[in-house]
Amino acid sequence: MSVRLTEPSGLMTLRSTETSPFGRKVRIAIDVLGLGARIAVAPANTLDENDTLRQQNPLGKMPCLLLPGSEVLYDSGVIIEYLQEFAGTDRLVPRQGPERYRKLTLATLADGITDAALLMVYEGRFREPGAHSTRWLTHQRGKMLRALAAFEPAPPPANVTDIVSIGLACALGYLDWRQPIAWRPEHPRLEQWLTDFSRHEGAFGRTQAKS
Ligand SMILES: N[C@@H](CCC(=O)N[C@@H](CS)C(=O)NCC(=O)O)C(=O)O
Repeated sequence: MSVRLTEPSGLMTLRSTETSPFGRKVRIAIDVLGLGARIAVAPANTLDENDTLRQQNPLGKMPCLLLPGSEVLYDSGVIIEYLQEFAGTDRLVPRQGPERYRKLTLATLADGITDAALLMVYEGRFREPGAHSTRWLTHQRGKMLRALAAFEPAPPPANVTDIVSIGLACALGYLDWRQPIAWRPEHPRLEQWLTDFSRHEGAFGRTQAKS
């Protein structure tokens, strides 16, 4: 696959709903990088087998970025790296060195909270009532709680918008919305961090789903 990093004119399309937490990561990056005029957002329905999403990303997951022509990028981390390169900056993900790998690891930890929360939500959505696996839900809850416990003593700087803070804010925003666990009482530093980060980074509020 050859990816053009400097497409002079064509519009890109982001396949994502407003409520997707991983899609929100990308929408925050688009806002922060000032790329709103270059990217149209088209919702996707991951449950609809006729939605073109499944041809664009065989995994049937959003977000998915359609470049002018026929090239497609996923997942959220790859799209964010592409967009920052397109914007000619490295403010969201360091390009190299130890800091790059530290931040990518923390970003993976934050994304893991979202992944586990989504799997808990899907357990409710895909299984008949009464067939929910308590063991599976406990397994996912454990991942979330351990990741939150890892962030709690030293959250990332609230005045820095990067791949870590974007992912963590989207994870916490998703927990607030879907409530798979009540994270706030046990994580006062993270609660304060989210307040401070949303004050610092207006894109977080601007990308909140309206519903
Ligand atoms: N690692 C992927 C995760 C994407 C993901 O799980 N997206 C969810 C919506 S937020 C999805 O499309 N789920 C549908 C499915 O798994 O079938 C990313 O960072 O983009």
